Amino acid sequence: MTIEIAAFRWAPPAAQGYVKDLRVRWALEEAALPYEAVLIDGRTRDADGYRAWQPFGQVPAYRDDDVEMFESGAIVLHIAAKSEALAPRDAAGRARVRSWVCAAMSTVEPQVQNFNQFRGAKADEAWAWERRSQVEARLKHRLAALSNWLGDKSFLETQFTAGDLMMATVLREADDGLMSAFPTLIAYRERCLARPAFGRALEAQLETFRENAPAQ
Ligand SMILES: N[C@@H](CCC(=O)N[C@@H](CS)C(=O)NCC(=O)O)C(=O)O
Repeated sequence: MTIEIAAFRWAPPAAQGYVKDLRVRWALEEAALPYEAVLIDGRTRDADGYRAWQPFGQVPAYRDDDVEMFESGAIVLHIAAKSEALAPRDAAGRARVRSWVCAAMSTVEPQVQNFNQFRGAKADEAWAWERRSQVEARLKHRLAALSNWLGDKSFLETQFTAGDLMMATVLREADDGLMSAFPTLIAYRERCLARPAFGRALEAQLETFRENAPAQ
């Protein structure tokens, strides 16, 4: 069978280009594996058939001849196991890729999301402002560690991998003001996002939204 991924039929403009099926589309493009998008909307998300594929009614979900999966990081690792474009051949190198995929999703992404929730907080809302300062400090701490790790390296390890793919999608959502203190991370993110496979994946997601835009 052709690989199938679940993606939203449409998303509000602010979310377009950021819906997490993008990670899976990007991985499949890097691996040069053809796929078809199964489009999900509010009604199908809650249907038993879709919950059997994605228990939380989210996207992405993935299936091929061998597996049915959900969670973008797990799916990207599954695709990486099929392609040297996303992970080196040796076991030690693959272990590093798994570490970086988990780091992107569980060490960096929650800090990015926490800060984004408080980004608009005002100084006269005392509790929100205080919380904003806390989450800002935590995010900067993570970004500084990542920047130090990268140093003058092009990628997290010796080649572009699924770890970079996941990290770049996380950094894409990091606040520009905070990122501006980390030119190494800005350059790294741009290096990853300049890959033709990313451009194709992004265009595929946006094209779906254009085709299914609600009538005005
Ligand atoms: N941890 C999940 C998160 C997936 C996720 O947040 N998907 C969003 C779209 S970007 C979604 O389906 N949101 C609808 C919802 O949570 O009900 C993954 O990485 O696959």
